[in-house]
Amino acid sequence: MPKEKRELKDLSIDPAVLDILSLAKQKNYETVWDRLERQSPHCKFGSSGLCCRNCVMGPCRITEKTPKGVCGADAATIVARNLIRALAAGAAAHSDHGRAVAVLFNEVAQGKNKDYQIADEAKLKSIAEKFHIHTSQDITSIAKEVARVALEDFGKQDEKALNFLEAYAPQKRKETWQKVEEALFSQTGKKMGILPRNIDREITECMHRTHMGVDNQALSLLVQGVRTALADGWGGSLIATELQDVLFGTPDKKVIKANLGVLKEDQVNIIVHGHEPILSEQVVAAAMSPEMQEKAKEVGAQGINVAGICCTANEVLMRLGVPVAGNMIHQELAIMTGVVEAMVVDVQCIFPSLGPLAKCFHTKFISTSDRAAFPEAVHIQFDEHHAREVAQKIVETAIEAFKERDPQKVHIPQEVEEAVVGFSVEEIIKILGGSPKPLVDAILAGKIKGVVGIVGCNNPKIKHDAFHISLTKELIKKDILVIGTGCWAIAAAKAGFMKLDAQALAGEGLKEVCKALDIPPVLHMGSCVDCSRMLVLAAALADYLKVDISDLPLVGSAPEWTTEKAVSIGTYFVASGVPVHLWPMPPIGGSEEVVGILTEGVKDLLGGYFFIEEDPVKTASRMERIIMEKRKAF
Ligand code: BF8
Ligand code: SF4
Repeated sequence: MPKEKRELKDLSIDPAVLDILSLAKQKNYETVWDRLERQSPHCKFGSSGLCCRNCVMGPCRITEKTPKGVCGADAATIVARNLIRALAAGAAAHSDHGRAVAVLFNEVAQGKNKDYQIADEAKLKSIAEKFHIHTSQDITSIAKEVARVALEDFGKQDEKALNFLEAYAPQKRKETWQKVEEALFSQTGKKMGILPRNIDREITECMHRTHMGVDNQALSLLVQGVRTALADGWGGSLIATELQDVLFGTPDKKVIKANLGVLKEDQVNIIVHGHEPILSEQVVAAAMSPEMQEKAKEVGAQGINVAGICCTANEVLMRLGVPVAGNMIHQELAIMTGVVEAMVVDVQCIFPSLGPLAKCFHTKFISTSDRAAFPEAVHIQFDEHHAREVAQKIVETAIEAFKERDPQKVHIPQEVEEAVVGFSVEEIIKILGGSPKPLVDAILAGKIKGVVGIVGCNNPKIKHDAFHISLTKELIKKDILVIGTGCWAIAAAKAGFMKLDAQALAGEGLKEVCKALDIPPVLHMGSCVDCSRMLVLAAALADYLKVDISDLPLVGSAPEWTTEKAVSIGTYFVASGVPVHLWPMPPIGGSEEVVGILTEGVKDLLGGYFFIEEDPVKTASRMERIIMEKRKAF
């Protein structure tokens, strides 16, 4: 966080954001940046991970004079405990989302829910094949068996690895994990499991081990963190993605529109924000129904316009082509346009500031999940068993609110970009002609030097979207294909990097490949749970070449990361063999031992490791060096 007061132009590279921010200043609307300024400077114990509140003999803070907490825990223990608690929360968020999908999918398979259907039978069969489930049976029997293996991963009590990890991770990587477990045991004499057994169990075990007086060694704690992250990446998140594809369709290539300019002055605007398509798919369907469109006309609107924010946006744009109003930092700004009739939310990355802000407008801030309540929200309880009915009620509430819109407060920035999105692994393979071979050949020939996967968030400490975009630009210039998800993907769409025109910004080799395949040099692979798509793509390349993921010229990055989910994502990429860049610095600086394990120690064991870099250009150069090193070994 810069110490000096920042000028408006230093807060974002997005002109739509700057436009609304000047309005906010004029009208005195409070934003995330105002609150950040008031919170700064941040507590250095918190930001270095050296504050422990895990029991009431404390809270304890580690300094040179007080190197141990009351219980005797040292800096390394405290930093590692704090880190894996954050990681467990992130894995829990993704996996609880995954569980909701698995439970719903099971009900659909059992014929107990008629509001949802199996939309993609081909995807269901391809999942079934991975588990050696007979695909000659009728669809509901296949679905029941797939639901069983998915649900088992949340509750089985044996010591075997997750069903999904066994079925999806490449053979060589599974052997690596096995070897790491053996090496750790022979080096330390202590059993240290890497392979996750049950998604919930690993998260619970993180909480157990970080309780006062349980696990008090950094390495042991971090290994459990790795196991929990793997339970997320190859478990909870993967299950969410795969079963959502079956229920709602596997994404394919399509053109969408991005940024606040997608909001329409003459229509009822509904923003879906949060994460779970179980809700947003139904809201979109209800809004598009002729009955609701008609009702909107009755109140004087031309129709109903649904747009997304955050990962819910990514879910519905990938499958339905719904426009995206912005990424995480746009959530307050969207309401300030004065044309949002309803902002409908479920879980994750939703600012509690939205309820009070919505009260300054006619906007209905509608919470829906039994897991999430917000101050000043209108709660309309979502229930999968009455999904259509509830979605209709939400849309009707928005239509009613249109009557209250104050034309004096309307201010829609004009910025809109087009983006080609929808790059599921299935779609990429289809574009490649049915096999990863053309991509592998392009990599082997050096036309594409390597692939970087970028994920994650916005963080008001960093100039909004600036790191995302500079890094992306530098990488494609260097003939490195960029793929990614989450709020990065929305940043790239808004900046025009996902248009076919963006091929012109790529190096000669990458440009040639993208032209031949008719794709942009920057591929949108979905929401944050869809980081699992990147794992599946890496696995497909590794299996095709019969190598481990750590042998491939792949690098990951979370350049504007914010949430605990990003800690889990970064860790499962590292654990899967991918070097991962982070900025800002995670709260681990208080322990050299922890920093050493995560940036160096893990290298020999897992192949992946973390590195920290503040400058986008230097980050791109370092990534290129890593990629060129890996290419030599090919
Ligand atoms: O899950 S990228 S700010 S919206 S955590 Fe959140 Fe980060 Fe955005 Fe999606 Ni992902
Ligand atoms: Fe302090 Fe130990 Fe309690 Fe943490 S667990 S608050 S370090 S006494």
